[in-house]
Amino acid sequence: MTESRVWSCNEWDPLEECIVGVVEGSTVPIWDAALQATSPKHAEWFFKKYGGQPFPQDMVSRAARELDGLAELLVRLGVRVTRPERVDFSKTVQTPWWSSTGLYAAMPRDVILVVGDTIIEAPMAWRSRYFEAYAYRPLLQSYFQNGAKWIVAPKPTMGENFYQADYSPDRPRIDGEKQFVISEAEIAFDAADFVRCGRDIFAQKSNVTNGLGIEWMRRHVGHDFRVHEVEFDDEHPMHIDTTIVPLGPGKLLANPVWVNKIPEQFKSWEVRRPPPPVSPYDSALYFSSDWLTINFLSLDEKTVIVEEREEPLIEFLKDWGFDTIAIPFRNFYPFGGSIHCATADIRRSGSLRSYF
Ligand code: ABU
Repeated sequence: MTESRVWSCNEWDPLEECIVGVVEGSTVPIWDAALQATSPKHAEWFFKKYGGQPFPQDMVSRAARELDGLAELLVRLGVRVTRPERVDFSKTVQTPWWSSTGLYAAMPRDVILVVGDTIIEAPMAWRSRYFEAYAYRPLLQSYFQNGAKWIVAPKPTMGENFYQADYSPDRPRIDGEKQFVISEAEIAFDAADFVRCGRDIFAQKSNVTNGLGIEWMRRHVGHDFRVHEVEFDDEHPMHIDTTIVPLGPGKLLANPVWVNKIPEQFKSWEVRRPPPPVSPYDSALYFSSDWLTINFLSLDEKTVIVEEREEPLIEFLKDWGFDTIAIPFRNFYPFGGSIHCATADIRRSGSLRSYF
């Protein structure tokens, strides 16, 4: 055994190694209640037309060029980059409860969370993502063999009882209480519903993460970490990384629409609101909100990699004292994420600290 390469406690310490996803093999998920809960209404036609089939080849090629460009940039900047397997996700899988085609290995941030020296493999909540982690297994196996800890959260069956039969995206609250398409019947979470700030980890319940999932995380990260459940005003939440984006000790970017109340813990931090996205209501955003604009990657607490068309955001970040590296990434957006989603931290230097 050698010393583990896996170590990351926050979103901003100097990045030394990360996984960059691959988009080849991506398959459009079959339209169901879980997808409907978070997809923009304008995207329904896309899933109904292509569900179960590979994403159109021209979309894949354009997005793959941008992803490869990101991977090459990171390598040039001295970051070690690993990539998952290219898997054909159009194959149908069968469990005792259901059958489904898959999705992709394009968004490692959704599947893998590194907390300290431990890799946490998320159980996920969509049937199309049930086996997604296997695309990362050769990498995880090698990190394990090099000394990392690796834990896999229990997977829900994703049977009928797991989803709320009476959930409607048009009624996201009942008596003021947020409703979600997944139930509390079994543990579920996507890794991207957690954001790390040293000893403090913030998590939201969403249409892919339930209370049991957050509790599972709380019990497994150990006494060095505190998991705080936070709630925002996104009525169809899925993934926290376009809602709050911690950029460094004491600096928080907060979504101007969904974060009306800053969580108590951040009260002493400088909180700023980004400008609106340059292409709001983009009909090619099939899985996500327009706020992919702030789904960018910190190389360290001064430098961020952002999408090149987001000029108002770039100016805003420069005014705040950040160095920005702008890259083309717009063709990746239709797959549901930007530069943060397309990567997962494996190693950032720095030690475990409390920032609150
Ligand atoms: N996976 C990030 C998407 C979050 C959003 O729709 O804003």
